[in-house]
Amino acid sequence: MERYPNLKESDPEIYNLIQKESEYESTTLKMIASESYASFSVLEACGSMLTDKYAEGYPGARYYEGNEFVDAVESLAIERAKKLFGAEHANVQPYSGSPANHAVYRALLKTGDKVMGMPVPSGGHLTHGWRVNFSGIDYVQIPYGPDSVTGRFDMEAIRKIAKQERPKMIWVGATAYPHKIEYKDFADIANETESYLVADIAHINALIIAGVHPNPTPYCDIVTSTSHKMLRGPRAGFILSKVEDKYQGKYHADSKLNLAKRVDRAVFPGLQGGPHLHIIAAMAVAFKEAATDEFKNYGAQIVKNAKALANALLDKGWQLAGGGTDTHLLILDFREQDFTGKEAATALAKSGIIANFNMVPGDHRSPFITSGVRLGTPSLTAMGMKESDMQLVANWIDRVCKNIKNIDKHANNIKNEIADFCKNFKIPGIKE
Ligand code: DSN
Repeated sequence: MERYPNLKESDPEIYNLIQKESEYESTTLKMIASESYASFSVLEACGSMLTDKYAEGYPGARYYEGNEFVDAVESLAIERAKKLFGAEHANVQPYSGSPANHAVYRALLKTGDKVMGMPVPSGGHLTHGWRVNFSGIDYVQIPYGPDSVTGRFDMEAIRKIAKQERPKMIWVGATAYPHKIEYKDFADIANETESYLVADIAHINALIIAGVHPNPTPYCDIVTSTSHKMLRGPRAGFILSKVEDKYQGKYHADSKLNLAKRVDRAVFPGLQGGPHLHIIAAMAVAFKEAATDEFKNYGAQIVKNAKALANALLDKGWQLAGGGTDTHLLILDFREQDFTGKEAATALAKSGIIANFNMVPGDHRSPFITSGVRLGTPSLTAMGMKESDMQLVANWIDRVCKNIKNIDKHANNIKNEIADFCKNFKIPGIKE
């Protein structure tokens, strides 16, 4: 079935580029840990006429008329988000993860406050206080990260930093941490230091829904997430929060308002204008899909696949940061090799395996070169791959890494084998 008949006729250049990207993604192994595949239903809602509607404000309190149906859309998205994660309050308007995190700063803090978070090279996100981002420019990052030897959080070391620095807010969340996060341990520290605790679950939300990763909602003041990545919704963000502020606005100029109201005001009118209702509709669709057993099985399978892949690579003698994984990602550790993470990521891409180079704990190479490659299993799992398939994926990764110095001789064969292998799978949103 032709998916974009109008576009094909009206703008063949863009149509052809979308077709080429679809073909590329259908014939390669998409192992970027922050990607997966949205369903056709999610894509249809994204492409709906709701894109035209303006409705600044929130359901029942808008600055435009004619909101009967879009109020219902946004209310459904809010209720579904709250139910999925057991949250008291949800805001589904952030345009993406970074704007969601920006709103958290505005809802909780004053400019110049101390924020504890992981620097990007330690596995954090730009918005957790990294120096080139607004969060590191307008606020003061107090850095923490996994132990450079074990690759795991050392909670006593983190407690010591928090007690010494007394940050107003602690971020807990990562883009490159392969282990489970125990939010209760972070909540204990935040309570001891009178800090807000905010979890960023963009990378692991489906694992939480599937029950294979702890849920931060009971322990955190605020939880932020994207709705794309492994959640397989549209490209957007959302914020879950408690209704009341446990510090009653002690740190915030607008202390008369409760936490939920401050979050809402921070998003609109604080940072954004009109909500993207087509995206909010798609988010509601994704939340409905995420509540099904099929999705929960996908979430659990992501971890089974990551573990199977990790074990297969360890068996072949490769090192992994932190020794393995209990989430969706693993980080190949090439510190002892005579090639870099960047060289490996380039060689893998030439051979049909798409990933990204990444720092590893204790890395001696620069962030532009690194000693690691981050690999994720959400997309492969969404295609229907299981543990036995991970053995084949490990074989291809092993062949690339062993032949990295003359990869041009091997890349095409591996790429063709992978393209053939991909024919065995459906690809949500691309191929039925
Ligand atoms: N850029 C994302 C990642 O790849 O982890 C995080 O937002």
